Amino acid sequence: MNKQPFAASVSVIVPAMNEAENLPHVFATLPDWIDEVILVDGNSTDDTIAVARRLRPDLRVVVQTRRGKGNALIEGFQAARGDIIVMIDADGSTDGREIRSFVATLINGADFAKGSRYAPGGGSDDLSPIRSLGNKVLTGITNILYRTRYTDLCYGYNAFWARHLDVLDLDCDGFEIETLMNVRAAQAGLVIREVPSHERSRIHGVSNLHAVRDGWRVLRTIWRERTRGTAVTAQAAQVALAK
Ligand SMILES: Nc1nc2c(ncn2[C@@H]2O[C@H](COP(=O)(O)OP(=O)(O)O)[C@@H](O)[C@H]2O)c(=O)[nH]1
Ligand SMILES: [Mg+2]
Repeated sequence: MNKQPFAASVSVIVPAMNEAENLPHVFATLPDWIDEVILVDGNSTDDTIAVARRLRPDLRVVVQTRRGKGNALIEGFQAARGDIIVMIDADGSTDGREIRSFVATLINGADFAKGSRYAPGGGSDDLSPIRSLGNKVLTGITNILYRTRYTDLCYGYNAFWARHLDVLDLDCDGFEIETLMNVRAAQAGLVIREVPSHERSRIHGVSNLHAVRDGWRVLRTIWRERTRGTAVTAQAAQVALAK
């Protein structure tokens, strides 16, 4: 490992389900100053774990206990030891060389560095027109309900200080994980900055996301979370009264 350019340790979490063919490309883009890489395996039936270990002997492997990308990330976050947590995909669509700008954004004062394919300098080779439209609509609804100014709600490239895991209090299983993080980060008053990111096409295999099914899950999450802040406050008030 080369000397860390930043005064913080960095963990990279990689959820992977049958991504053996893509991992060589993904790991080749990771900077050599990363402190730890955690692969969270979704009970892959190919040799994802073996390939990953061969590529990175220092790899930590977590086998997720439930199903879904959300559950995988949450269990990876819990295992992380770094000050900073970066989440990337294992299909070759997120470029590890961008990690530097995510980490720099956190070091320069942000609590949460959110990747955006729509910010100036960002882009996507992977988004279908239907997914792009759905994402724009869901982003717009979120911005209205939570007074945020997100440009890209459903994107899997993000980084944050591990100390904020408690306030994020993540509890979901599926692709709605990114939405849940974005909404809770905003509600917790975290300093959020978007980082332009260029998403490339998945190299091998096909996406596990189903636009309609997962779009609904995201929409339900956006709607449900509106009342969470009040519920938590009410609960705290009850506890205070009971004392
Ligand atoms: N461990 C685990 N990883 C998953 C699961 N579902 C998706 N992933 C990973 O999450 C990343 C993004 O998933 P992908 O299918 O490419 O969805 P898309 O990028 O939204 O089209 C990839 O690295 C997948 O291997 C899952 O259930 N468990
Ligand atoms: Mg993908």
